[in-house]
Amino acid sequence: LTQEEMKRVAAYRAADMVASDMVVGLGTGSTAAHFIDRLAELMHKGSLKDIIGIPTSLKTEAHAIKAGIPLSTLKSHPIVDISIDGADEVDPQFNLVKGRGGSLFREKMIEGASRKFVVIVDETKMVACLGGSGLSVPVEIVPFSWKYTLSKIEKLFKDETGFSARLRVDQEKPFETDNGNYIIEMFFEKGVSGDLNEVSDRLLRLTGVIEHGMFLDMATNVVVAKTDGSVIILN
Ligand code: DER
Repeated sequence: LTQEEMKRVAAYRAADMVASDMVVGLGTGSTAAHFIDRLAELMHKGSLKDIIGIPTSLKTEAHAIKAGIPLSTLKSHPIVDISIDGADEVDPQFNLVKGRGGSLFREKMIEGASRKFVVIVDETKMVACLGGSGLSVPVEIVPFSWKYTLSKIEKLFKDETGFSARLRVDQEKPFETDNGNYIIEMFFEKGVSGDLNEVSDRLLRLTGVIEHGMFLDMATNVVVAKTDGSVIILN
């Protein structure tokens, strides 16, 4: 299977974990998009009734509206029955890197309010340690004095071999999240070392940092699609 076909296989398998009357957190990204399409299909077929979606980004909100999924907010539904979302990396303890699409803040809030958080990935997302795939770990920051915040983040990881960080830019302008904030992309050549919770705490204490893309101890199930078309569910 191609990567896109694996994403679809994982997404469809996760859709079978949704029951009627559920409040469903709708993830963001290409894998989550397949899930949203499948969820809508099951609803239109009548296999699923009375589903309410809580979108994790404006992009997902627009996609869900087009697909005809009724939407609501965390305010009206502070407990979400199940959230389904992709991930950029999954480590053996189910810690994730998410947010390369820039929607980590709302994803983390909604998925953190969920009884069940099912991660849907193709097998290329499985890593030995976070940040190890050479891709970035995103951090959402307040735009005010962003250069100062960037310098604080660089100082925090100055002893990490091969660490670098940069402002995420989109067509020569700073990328802006749905919340009007900026994203700093952190690169750990050898992966994030040490206790991830301690790294998380140090980052979140920095003035100007809002949230980061390491989702620690949050996923309850991981659906992994393989190139041979098989799917395994880890929990
Ligand atoms: O940005 C995000 O959090 C996405 O969910 C990302 O982690 C996975 O995106 P993909 O399904 O397009 O690979």
